[in-house]
Amino acid sequence: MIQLTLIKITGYGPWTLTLGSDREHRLQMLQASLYREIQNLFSEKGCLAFPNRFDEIFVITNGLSVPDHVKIQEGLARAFDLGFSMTIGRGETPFEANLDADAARREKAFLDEKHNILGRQPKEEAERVQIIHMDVDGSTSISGKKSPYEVSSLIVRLYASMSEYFLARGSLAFFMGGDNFMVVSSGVARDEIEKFLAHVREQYGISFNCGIGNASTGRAAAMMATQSLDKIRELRDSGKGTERILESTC
Ligand SMILES: Nc1nc2c(ncn2[C@@H]2O[C@H](COP(=O)(O)OP(=O)(O)OP(=O)(O)O)[C@@H](O)[C@H]2O)c(=O)[nH]1
Ligand SMILES: [Mg+2]
Repeated sequence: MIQLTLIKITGYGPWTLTLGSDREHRLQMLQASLYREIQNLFSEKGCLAFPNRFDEIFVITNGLSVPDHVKIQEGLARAFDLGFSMTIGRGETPFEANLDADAARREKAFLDEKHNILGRQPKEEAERVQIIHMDVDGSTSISGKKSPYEVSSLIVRLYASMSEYFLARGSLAFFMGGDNFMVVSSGVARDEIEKFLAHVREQYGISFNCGIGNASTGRAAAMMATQSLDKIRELRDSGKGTERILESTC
């Protein structure tokens, strides 16, 4: 089972209007500092946050209890004038956990109404989380041939393709910056990943390297995934291997 917490700014739309029209720079600064603080508070607890749409952030919160969420909510209340809802969802796949959180939010299923925490009762026992860290092979040489905005346009197309492919398999893909993506997965089969890599190679002429990490928390799963990715590069650079996909577990 995977546990996701969806964090949403409450009353954000109406509040943005109170700032007048000269607001975009302020909203961008707010969103950036909110993401920073959420990543800071949750990663201290072994969780990992994903910058979804900036006003709504997904966090892998396996092992995190309601009192842990309350402490983080209090930290956010100290740092920001705005309020936030936190909704905990659980599921066999990340997509199901997202559906579960969405349903709980619509039903107003409060776990702690005072702190605006909704959703399903978290489980504290160890459960497996899987993250796939995907990175473009040799993106520096692609950047050398294309202008900065053309590189961005290619990355957006790769992201769209990845999101659609993995969503159909119950997994959620996120763009992490540069040429990096992470897929919060639930045991997507290796040959399914290979099929995606072949599709991207054919459609865009791009090769991905793909590190898979398994652990009991989001942060540790990401660490293992990145470790696998670094190992692929190491093998490539020493001429000892041409693997595109490697998996590690802790
Ligand atoms: N989010 C994230 N960004 C990274 C990470 N490692 C590198 N980057 C960024 O990704 C960009 C591309 O770096 P690389 O992927 O190392 O460059 P490359 O030419 O594709 O080299 P290879 O991936 O080794 O083939 C750089 O702008 C880095 O700042 C990472 O672990 N996470
Ligand atoms: Mg790369």
